[in-house]
Amino acid sequence: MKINVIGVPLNLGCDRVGVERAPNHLRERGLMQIIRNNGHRAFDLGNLYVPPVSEADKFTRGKGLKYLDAIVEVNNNLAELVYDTLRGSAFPLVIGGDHSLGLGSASGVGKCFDDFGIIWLDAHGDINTSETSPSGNIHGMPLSALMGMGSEELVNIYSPGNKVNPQNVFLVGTRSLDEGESDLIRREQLSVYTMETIRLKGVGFVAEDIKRKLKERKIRNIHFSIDVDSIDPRFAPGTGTRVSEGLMPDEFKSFVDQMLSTNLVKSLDLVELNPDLDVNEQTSSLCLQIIDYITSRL
Ligand code: NNH
Ligand code: MN
Ligand code: MN
Ligand code: MN
Repeated sequence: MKINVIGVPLNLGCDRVGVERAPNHLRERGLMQIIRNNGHRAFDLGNLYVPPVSEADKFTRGKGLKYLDAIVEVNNNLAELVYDTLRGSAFPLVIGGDHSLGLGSASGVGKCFDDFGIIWLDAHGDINTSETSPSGNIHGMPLSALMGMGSEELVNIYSPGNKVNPQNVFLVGTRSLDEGESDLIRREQLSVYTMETIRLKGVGFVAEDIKRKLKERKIRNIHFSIDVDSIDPRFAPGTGTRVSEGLMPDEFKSFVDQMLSTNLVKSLDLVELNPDLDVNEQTSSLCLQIIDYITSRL
């Protein structure tokens, strides 16, 4: 398969330095060769340009949306690159950077496939809006904006309006939700598989349940957005918002395997690795293993 690797050195969505170094860090540790060793034609499309910002830009659009203009610009370019990649029958592998990049990648996927679904593997919901966000950090808002909720600047990235039907969204590994996020889940009746559910029923049950719903809803294409903080911080400490009681690495792999075995996954993000916060390269090594594992199954 042809795989286009797209680096997004974005830290404005989490308002914390370090995460922007992840794409180059993984490259320096052999990212492209790992993908090629799995038999793919892999192209490194480089890093997207992130405009320089000052502290003064942080709150130009109000308290609720830090660095909005720069984040919109990066995501608009990312969406176009993901769309072009899919149109060229290649697989976009988007390496973050913070999770605000999900706005761009999923918007690009949405232009290519109108019947797509999103699997959001994350300790967090990322369905805040500028109104409900406790931090104003846009990396906590991409999924709500993709469903058409929240500020119009985020909702209208790349193309006007919502990009995905809330019925086609699956949150997995969730264990840290803000109040407004829990309200939105109830209101929209989102499919959420919390860590509590995973502990109770197992990751195999969750995967089967998602596969059943994919069939039921006739979803033919999936965007898979993976936040490394879904993994338990004992195994993935190198990330900005660690939450305990996460997935064990073998549970993570088993879930990823089940999703890839549907053959519906058409694009993937790997986000929130922060090399500055890592311990003995543990998390970046795990990310490389994950990429090896994923690309061996594409
Ligand atoms: N829910 C919090 C917020 O919106 C934290 C989000 N942090 C994440 N999301 N890492 O994946 O600010
Ligand atoms: Mn290093
Ligand atoms: Mn996230
Ligand atoms: Mn997260």
